[in-house]
Amino acid sequence: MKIQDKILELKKKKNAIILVHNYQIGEVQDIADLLGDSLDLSRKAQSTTADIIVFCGVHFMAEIAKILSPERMVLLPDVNAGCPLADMADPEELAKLKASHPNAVVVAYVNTSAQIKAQADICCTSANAINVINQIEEGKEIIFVPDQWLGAYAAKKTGRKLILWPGFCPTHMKIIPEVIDKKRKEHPEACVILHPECREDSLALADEIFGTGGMLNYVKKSSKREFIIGTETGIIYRLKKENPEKEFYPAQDMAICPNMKLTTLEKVLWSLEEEAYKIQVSKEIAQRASVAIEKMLAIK
Ligand code: CIZ
Repeated sequence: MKIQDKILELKKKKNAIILVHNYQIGEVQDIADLLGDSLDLSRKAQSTTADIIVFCGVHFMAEIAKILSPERMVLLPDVNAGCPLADMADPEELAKLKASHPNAVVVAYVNTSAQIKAQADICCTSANAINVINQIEEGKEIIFVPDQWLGAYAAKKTGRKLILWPGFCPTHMKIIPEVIDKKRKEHPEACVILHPECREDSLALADEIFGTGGMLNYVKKSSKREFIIGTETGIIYRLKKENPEKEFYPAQDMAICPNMKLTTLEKVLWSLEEEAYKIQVSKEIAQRASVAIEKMLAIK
């Protein structure tokens, strides 16, 4: 029996659902009940009736699913799948920053721990950061944690001044202007689409800037045939599958998130067999974090 069939059989038997992030390896993407970005997957986690959610992504994503569905079992197939960007925001340091700006609204990118979300007023993803900031009352101070580049981009697009946390995604930091210029020379007809987690001098070279959900929509509708994609390279598998007539080139071949690549089909199967690794979030933290997440989800 093929491993995919074993997963399917066990998934049915246990009434489980498999949520998969766009950055996962191709064969894991292929077994998804839902494949998407953090926003899509959070919405799905909020509405599912499955008993078990197997989350193929990184820890903070599975944690969001647990916060939104506390009564369900949420499993992360590899316990080591973390997020260095999320780890850059320390709850005690954020508490100090909040104390020095007592009237500030705290916007937490979803790439944060539940403890950080519990201190936030509202969450955002790369897909809705601009909308979220636009909804904040004019004149309010805003703390944006932890991605300085997404924050700087949202500040520019909204015209709001943000207090930025100095965090960054090490994978997106590798997408430097030099490699973008090189790829453009190699593929002069290609449209350059970058993720807003890329640094500002790289974003200045983009034709378009989107999170992965926005990239998928844009490419589908575009009449262009070639695209240079500046984000974690896992998305290229999905872009190719959904647009077989178009060509995709990674802006940076090394933009591979080692955490996203920890999940394999074997680990998904073991996760279902052993019901591991279970995500736990304390009731108190989950209650506070859910307020910030639900506020984000209420924004269309
Ligand atoms: O929003 C997400 O899921 C992340 C981390 C990236 C993206 O654009 O999908």
